[in-house]
Amino acid sequence: MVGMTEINVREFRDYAAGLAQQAASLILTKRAEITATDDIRSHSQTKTSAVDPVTEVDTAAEAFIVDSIHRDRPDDGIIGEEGADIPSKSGVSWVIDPIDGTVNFMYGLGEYAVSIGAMVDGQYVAGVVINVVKQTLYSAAVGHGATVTYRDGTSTILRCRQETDPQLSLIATGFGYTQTRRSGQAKILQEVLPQVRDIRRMGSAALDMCRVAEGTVDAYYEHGVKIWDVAAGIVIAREAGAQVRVPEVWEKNSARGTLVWAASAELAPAFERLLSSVGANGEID
Ligand code: LIP
Repeated sequence: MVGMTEINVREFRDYAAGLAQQAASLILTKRAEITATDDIRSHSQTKTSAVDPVTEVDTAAEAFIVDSIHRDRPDDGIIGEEGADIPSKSGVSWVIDPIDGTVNFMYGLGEYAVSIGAMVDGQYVAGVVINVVKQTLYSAAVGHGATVTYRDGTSTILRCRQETDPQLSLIATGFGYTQTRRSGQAKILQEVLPQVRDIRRMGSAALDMCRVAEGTVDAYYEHGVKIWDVAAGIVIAREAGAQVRVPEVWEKNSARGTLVWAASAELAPAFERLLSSVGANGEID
């Protein structure tokens, strides 16, 4: 198996960045082609519920990324939201969400992303998330920091905000696709909301993790996100100074409603206490 000392995690980051940018262009082109004559919703199907969509653009974007990795790095593993499931021979695996924020994509809300994470022997080592509409590229490699690069080519080092008080913190969250889970999430939200500055629900876990990294929110939590939603965002948030909690063992198709959260190191202790106090630490059905 590959050892961390034998690999250049920055190469993984930069390789993923190139793929993500190409996939973002493909997504915009295909969306424009469809919506020129049709409603994007007639080019979609549903997965776990009537409100959990997948469009042919999600599928095409994942196929592009998978085919590219298979061509360039044939011994690497690939896990993708839309079905890619290739075991790794090299110890390196790529974790892909071709469109994170699919509902936003369908409705034309400009908050959806391509997320590509790299894992080595089960460790998250590099990640790239691109906001497809804004062309804002978030990237990180373990031990090498996190940056954001804007459409105009300028870049900034990412650092979390350093708020320490949950009462003054802006919190991002999200909700699942089944009525049972949404009901449980609403009960937790009812307890969290009075104890924080405010809540934002923007529809993409990948971008929410990047918002923690850039300080446009102070923390993010959600039950039931999948590894492909946040594999890249975990590295980006951690390299920007955040503490991130994810399941120790994460079965790729698990339907379990386990908790994921990210917060600046300064806020993390109080935020973890807040989540625990409202019963959010456990799983939600
Ligand atoms: C989405 C997540 C989001 C969550 C949505 C959905 P998808 O991923 O990024 O945080 O609240 O329910 O799971 O389905 O758009 O790839």
